[in-house]
Amino acid sequence: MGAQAGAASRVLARAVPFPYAFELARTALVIIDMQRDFIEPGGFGASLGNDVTRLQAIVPTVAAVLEAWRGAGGFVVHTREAHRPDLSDCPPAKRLRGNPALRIGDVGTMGRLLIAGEPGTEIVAALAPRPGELVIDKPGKGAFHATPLQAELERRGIARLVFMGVTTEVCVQTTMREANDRGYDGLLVEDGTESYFPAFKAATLAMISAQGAIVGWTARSDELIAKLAR
Ligand code: C5J
Repeated sequence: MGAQAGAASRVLARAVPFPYAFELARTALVIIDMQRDFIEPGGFGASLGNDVTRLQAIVPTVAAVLEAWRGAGGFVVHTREAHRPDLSDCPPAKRLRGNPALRIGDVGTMGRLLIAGEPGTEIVAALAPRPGELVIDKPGKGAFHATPLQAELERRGIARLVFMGVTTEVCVQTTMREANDRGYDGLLVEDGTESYFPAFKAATLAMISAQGAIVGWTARSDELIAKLAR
């Protein structure tokens, strides 16, 4: 695992904290929660008082990596934070915390917040999933909790995960940590993730790669796209 390069490996030499090698056939691109509820006005993110324009700004970068990954023939996973309409998979602790303008399940301008099948849980149009790509609806922050993600990855022989999406310190970081504990080598695309809080993004990138990649690696999108084009 780690940065050992095999015959079919591509190597991101500028990855932090040291080069990251991956074999495309055994690596999935995992795009976390690029759904309208976090990125557009009127959704869950905005109901918590956040400025969603920060997250909108990464859509072109995420789209460029996605296009390159698809062009190279790589496997793609999209996640959505989405609960059942009866909220049976939403613990009261999650729904009742804080004092938002609207809570999970309440009706906003894009339907019921964070409820599967509502307009707000749709992935933004520029990143819409295509046939053959895996879409995981997740009730938690992490994409492994209470979902079939691990089984789907094992079925395909996936050993490494390249992450993008939102928000950096919540669903992206939680999923990377879940993946790390399950033995996956994960890399986060630095400019393909964003937070409502710039300091939280910076801290998360630093803590992922600290202590010799204790959670995983980070790298810039341009280097990844160049390696996919070869
Ligand atoms: C949050 C997420 N922030 N996708 N969800 O509640 O990070």
